[in-house]
Amino acid sequence: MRIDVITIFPDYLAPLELSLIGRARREGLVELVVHDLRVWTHDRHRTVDDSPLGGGAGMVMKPEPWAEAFEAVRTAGREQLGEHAQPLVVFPNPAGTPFVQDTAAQWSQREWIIFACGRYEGIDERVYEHLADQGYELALTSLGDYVLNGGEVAVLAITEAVVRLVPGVVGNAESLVEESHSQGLLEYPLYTRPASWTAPDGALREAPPVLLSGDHARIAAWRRDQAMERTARRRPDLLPDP
Ligand code: 6GU
Repeated sequence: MRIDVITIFPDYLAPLELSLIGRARREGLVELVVHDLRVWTHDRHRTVDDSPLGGGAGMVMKPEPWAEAFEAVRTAGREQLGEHAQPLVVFPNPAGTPFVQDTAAQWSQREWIIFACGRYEGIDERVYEHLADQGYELALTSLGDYVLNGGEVAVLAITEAVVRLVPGVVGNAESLVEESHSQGLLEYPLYTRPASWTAPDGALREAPPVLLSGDHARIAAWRRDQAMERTARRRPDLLPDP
């Protein structure tokens, strides 16, 4: 899979060198390229924004650098992937459709994603129209109902959620099946050794005995119950209407 990120803060994406994603990159499972939008400006101040037409607070990202950036990134991507390659262009945006586990699963099957990080109040609307006219597939996606200063932090989250589902990135594929959200419920509680633990306050804290029973059917039933109970308490919106 190839991922391009276009941003005015390339340093924000530095954590993508680390941990699981860093290893996936070194192993060649994911090609990730971060681009500085200001490369595609031509004035001395490398201007990417201007005041909103019609007035109002804040600044709007200018269309020209974005159009040039997409042209250059599309050319570079097709050089690597072949002329057939069609990127999905993702704009992180609090006004987008919700990014959920199913979105991550679908995007993990893509050959190529370009993330476009807006800052300030947003990007000139004509950029979206132009890209759609040029045949790009576009998606506006939101992490949740709150406002971040720009798309960069969202790209970190989305990239991690997507890349860990790319085959070969997470060693144990079974751990992807049981985890929270992948089956529509929150994950059951986890315990490890020691089964009897004396906490620093002197209290004896025992793991649930069922987990030591060796009875796999009872353990599975207990975990299902716990997942349901937890989901009902913390996220009743995830349960089907009773
Ligand atoms: Cl994806 N972007 C921004 N800028 N703010 C957000 C968001 C995304 N999701 C929630 N808030």
